[in-house]
Amino acid sequence: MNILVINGPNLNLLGIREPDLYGKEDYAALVALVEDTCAQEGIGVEVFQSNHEGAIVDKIQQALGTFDGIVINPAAYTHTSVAILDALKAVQIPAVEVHISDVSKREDFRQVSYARLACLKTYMGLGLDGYRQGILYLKEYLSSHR
Ligand code: CA2
Repeated sequence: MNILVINGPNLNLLGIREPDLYGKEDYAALVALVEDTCAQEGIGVEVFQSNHEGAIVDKIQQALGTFDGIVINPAAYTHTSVAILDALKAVQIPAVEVHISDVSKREDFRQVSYARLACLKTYMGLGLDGYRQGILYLKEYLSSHR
């Protein structure tokens, strides 16, 4: 089983600012948590981050035939990107949405998620642990839908 973890714009800045919203751990800690979780679970993983919408769309398209599942935190593109939604729908790879903060308790403009329309489940407000939970959920889902 291989999964792709995609992180959108500015998540590479984790730990540098806004610790009240996004925690004190940096992007390297996020990557380590994902890689450790996948190693323990016997899952192959690639972690990808981009600040560019088109690069994220390209990565989702390229996942076809290589990855069995996607964990995605589209960051700000969550609330704006029909292109990312369309790419997730097009490849039909089971996907889980993750947000570090609890977007449901934030500004009105964060209440819309386009990506969610193509995702099996959303984890939010759990900090980096949302990625771990998303990976475990995908593993269960993929194991029972082979
Ligand atoms: O809670 C999340 O994971 C978000 O996807 C994070 C996005 C935000 O636009 C979404 O509404 C919710 C923002 C990521 C920016 O990360 C930063 C990290 C450190 C300093 C500044 C930004």
